[in-house]
Amino acid sequence: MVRDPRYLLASPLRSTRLTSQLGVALGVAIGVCFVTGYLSHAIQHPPWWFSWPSRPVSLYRLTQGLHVATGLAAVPLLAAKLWSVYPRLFVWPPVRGVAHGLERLSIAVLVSATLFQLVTGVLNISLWYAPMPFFFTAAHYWTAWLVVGAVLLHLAVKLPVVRAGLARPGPETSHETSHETSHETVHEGLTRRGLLATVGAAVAAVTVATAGQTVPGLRRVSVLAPRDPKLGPQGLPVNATAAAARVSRVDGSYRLTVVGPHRTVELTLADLAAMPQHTASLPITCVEGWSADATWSGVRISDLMATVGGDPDAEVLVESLQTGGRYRASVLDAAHARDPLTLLALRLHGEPLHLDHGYPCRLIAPNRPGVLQTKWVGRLTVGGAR
Ligand SMILES: Nc1nc2c(c(=O)[nH]1)N[C@H]1C(S)=C(S)[C@@H](COP(=O)(O)O)O[C@H]1N2
Ligand SMILES: [Mo]
Repeated sequence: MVRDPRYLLASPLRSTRLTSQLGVALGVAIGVCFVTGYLSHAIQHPPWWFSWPSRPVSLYRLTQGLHVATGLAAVPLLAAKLWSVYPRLFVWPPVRGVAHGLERLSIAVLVSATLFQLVTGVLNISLWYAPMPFFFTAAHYWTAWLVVGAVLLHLAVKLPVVRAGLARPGPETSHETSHETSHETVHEGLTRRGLLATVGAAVAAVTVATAGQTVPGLRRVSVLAPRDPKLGPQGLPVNATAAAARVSRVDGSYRLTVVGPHRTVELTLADLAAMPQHTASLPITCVEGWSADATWSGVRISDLMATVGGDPDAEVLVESLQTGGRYRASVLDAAHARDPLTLLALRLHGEPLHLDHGYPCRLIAPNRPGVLQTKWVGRLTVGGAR
């Protein structure tokens, strides 16, 4: 009879080398995911030392695409890494002293915080908020710090083990018969390299199956992508519809209010149409990982700032006709406000905006998250110079 449960779980594939290699890959994925996630947070809630440029126009598309892609790639990597170590959960005694106890506690924090990030991230990109009885953005942001702290601690504790694991030559290239490698040389099933290749294939499959929501060439093969970037009114997805935002179609009484430091003007749709019209090809890049190219036409924000004699280097508060909701307003920093590509768009692909895309007018600015591209604009407030 087998007494030690480790025998039930034993696989000759498990080794320090395998765990170290999976750990390096997972560490890189989590690192890129954290940096790009922090960037997205800082763009939306800029600390005093942070400023985000308006060019290149698609930089945020790249960073946020990487955030979602590395988060998704971490799912198979984490599964494989947990598989490679989980028999240790049953090692007896569970705690061999204070230091060992603290180390196990830090691993419990690491695993649960990482699982929380991956699960909430996948729920968020699937637009499935029901299982999350908390505000996703805040929870996902603060838990990210927990993950990073626990990863750094884990790395500091395990560095000697990882070093040794990576230094040892692989069984396929050496005749050395250490305890762990000898198992692999006699094992006839999957080899360590075979397992790594399988995990790599799983990462590639997850990436190809989802990245089409932001990489146009992969659109047709991305069967698991939550969004098809070409599906929606005027060939563009919609996150919040006018009905969801409780905005109805405006009539002839619509006025765009532009508030300057010294005067305020009210512009009708005819006034807006009479101003110089400009066209820009700019993507909508949702924080949820989908993005889509579109051609927008309308009036430059800088021209609207000039109508009230505002400072050309001022910030602009953009407010929606939508009366409630977190995303009813956004602030254009000076770099985005004065960029000639930043438009109050009246048209999309040459037609008037669909109501769900923000009719009568919406903000569209280069290199900016979708949540800040305010729809159904009713008021611009030109602030002081920065
Ligand atoms: N007023 C308002 N504008 C908004 C939103 C909103 O909820 N209210 N959602 C934003 C989000 S999250 C995105 S991704 C883009 C999507 O634009 P689209 O629906 O035209 O594709 O609009 C943004 N503008
Ligand atoms: Mo979004």
